[in-house]
Amino acid sequence: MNVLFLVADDLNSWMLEDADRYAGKVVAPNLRKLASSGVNFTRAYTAAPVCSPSRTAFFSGVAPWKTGIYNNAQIINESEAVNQDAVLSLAGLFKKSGYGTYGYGKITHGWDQKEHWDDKVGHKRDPAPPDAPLAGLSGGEQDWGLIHLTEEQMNDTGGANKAIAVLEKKHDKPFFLAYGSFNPHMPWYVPQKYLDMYPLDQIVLPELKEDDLEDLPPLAKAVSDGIGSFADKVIQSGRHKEAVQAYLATTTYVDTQMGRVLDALENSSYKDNTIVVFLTDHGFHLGEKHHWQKTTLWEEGTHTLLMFRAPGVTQAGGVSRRFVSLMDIYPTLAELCGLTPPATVDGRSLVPLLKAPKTPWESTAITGLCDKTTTDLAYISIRHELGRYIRYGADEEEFYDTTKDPHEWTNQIDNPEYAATIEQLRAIVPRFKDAVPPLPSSLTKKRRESRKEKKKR
Ligand SMILES: [Ca+2]
Repeated sequence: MNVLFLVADDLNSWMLEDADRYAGKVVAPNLRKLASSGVNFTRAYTAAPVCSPSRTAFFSGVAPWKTGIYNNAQIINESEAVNQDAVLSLAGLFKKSGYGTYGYGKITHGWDQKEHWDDKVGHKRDPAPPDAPLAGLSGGEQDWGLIHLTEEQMNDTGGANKAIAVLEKKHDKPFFLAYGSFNPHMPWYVPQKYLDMYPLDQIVLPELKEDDLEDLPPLAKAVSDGIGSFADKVIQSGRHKEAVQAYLATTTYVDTQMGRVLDALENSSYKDNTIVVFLTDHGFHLGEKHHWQKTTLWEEGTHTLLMFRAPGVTQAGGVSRRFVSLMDIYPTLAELCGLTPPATVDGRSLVPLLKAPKTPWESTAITGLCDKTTTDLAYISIRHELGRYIRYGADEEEFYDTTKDPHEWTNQIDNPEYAATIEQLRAIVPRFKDAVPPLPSSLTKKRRESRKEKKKR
């Protein structure tokens, strides 16, 4: 079996109809086709709601609360909490097992694993249009509008071309091929064709609750960008629909590139012996809870897409509503290909759900986050069929009854009606005395500097 590993950056779960989160239209025919050709996991969650730690977790299989890697400044190679000799990237596992390994675009972020790939070309951002900022609200990354490049000139198109070239080659050994799009990460600079698919007067905005932050404990409030932040500026400027339009247009551009790679597989001789997995690294806020982008432990920040197609294992039309983690991908691919994952891997193989998506499953997905300045305790979210429980540091908490409140608008932490459920979820939080605290970012920086010094010497 070969593996085609596809990942999108900052793509939220709006396209999942059964998630009850977004009522508008998302044009993604290629991803929908992939989802319906195998098993669509509609309750999949990231281990960390930000690029680098999420990718480190799903590509190492090791949980943030074991490595101490919770933000983009922390790198697994520098974690003393894990046995560095035992950490093996997913690509490394396949390479060690005799596979050819190829990676194009954004797969991991900051984690050096050169020896694990036969060929790897990282992602590059497209240059900003000469007249940027286009949206005129803040500039820099928080911008959107018409791109000055043709679709063929865009970097995610180039990454897809490289992946397609691997699928068009004849291989004398099995391959692990990864393609990761940078989009729909901000800024959203996109060809007109995609903007035209979403007429402004038909854009549906996400549902917002103005006073949503009022029932939050202080640390939770600090996780949100907050009242008056960029999210509020977008809304107050009357450009919310334009922003949503640009996000959706960029999403459809990504769907198109993923579709080109999937079509190349379909037209190749590897069609019937290649496992396909598609995922997004975490979710994305577009104004909900006065927040823009990611780095939160609510549904917007943690919910992801996850789709598997495994010839001979999955059947078309499978939908699994079991709560699963992106860390489960590592042991799942290992089992499907008959490989033994390292003992450090925390995820759990989803093969039983790939065979029978409605199989009873102990349904819990855990996500970890730390504040940029936090060096003692991480924030942990537990997503369970009973609801969402979050613990910030030692004693601030939230609980949402997601069965009745899919937007997580009403914090029920003090509601005695839920006391027993909350107690049950508290017991699932990785015990703080066992959990590894966030690796201090400043220490990371210092180490990097001393390494540079050493190299110079
Ligand atoms: Ca609220």
